[in-house]
Amino acid sequence: MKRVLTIQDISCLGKCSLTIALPVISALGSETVILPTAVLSTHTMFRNFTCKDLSDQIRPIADHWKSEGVAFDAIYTGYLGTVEQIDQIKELFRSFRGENTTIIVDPVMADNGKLYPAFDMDYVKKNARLCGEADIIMPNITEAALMTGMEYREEYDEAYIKELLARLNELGAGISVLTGVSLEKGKTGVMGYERGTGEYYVYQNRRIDAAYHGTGDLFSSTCVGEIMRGKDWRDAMRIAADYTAHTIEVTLGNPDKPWYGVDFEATIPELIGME
Ligand code: PXL
Repeated sequence: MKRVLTIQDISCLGKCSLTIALPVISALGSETVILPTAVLSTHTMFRNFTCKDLSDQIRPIADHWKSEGVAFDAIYTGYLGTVEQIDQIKELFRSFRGENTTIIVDPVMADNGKLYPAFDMDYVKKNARLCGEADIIMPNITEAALMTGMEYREEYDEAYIKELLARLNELGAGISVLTGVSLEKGKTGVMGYERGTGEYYVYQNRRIDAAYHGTGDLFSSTCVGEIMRGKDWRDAMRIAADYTAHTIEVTLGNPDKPWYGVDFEATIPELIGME
């Protein structure tokens, strides 16, 4: 069985980061090891959330695993807490990167042209460097624009996306994937670039007019799980895009839908059979 380490916060209520990554990657058949970077009462869309930073736990936990001879097939990072944590995680990558370890970085820090509360440009710069250590990165357009110094645009064409991908590629990862890319009216999806082959991959599916927290984490976690199931990165992105769109639709159809996250619990059984 493949073993994946995922490093992100645990938002006790809210359906994002670890509370999505753990069930989704496990359901896709990989052992999922977690390293929580912080414990929050809820995600940061709620007001008055509590937050306990766990930076001082990262090294001792990693040291213990090292002494136990633990190895990982993939390391997947999402929402982290602080600039110092990014340095620690870089160290952890170096310590646990084996010949066949896939490192996947989703530099969660911004959306819709804005940084999330608590982050600044210093954090952006560090995240750009962390991306340089990865095999696969999956920023959204806002995160990519911030990390590459390009202008953020709401209206764009394929040339803008290709330029963003070219600059992301310069950060150093072998595969750069931009999420939330809309190249046709009424559609949204991903566009990726693989340095080794020089090939682009575009996938567009229907755009659903609803914004939920945690859908980026659902997408990334599905990609990680599918890659570990042996799927090619392009197939993993396509399945993850379809699964995320379907889950949003199912959530919209639930009369009691919570505003703070999607009903992925209802769609996980379908994910397992998706091709
Ligand atoms: O879904 C990304 C995410 C993860 N973790 C926390 C968040 C967010 C988005 O805002 O607040 C704590």
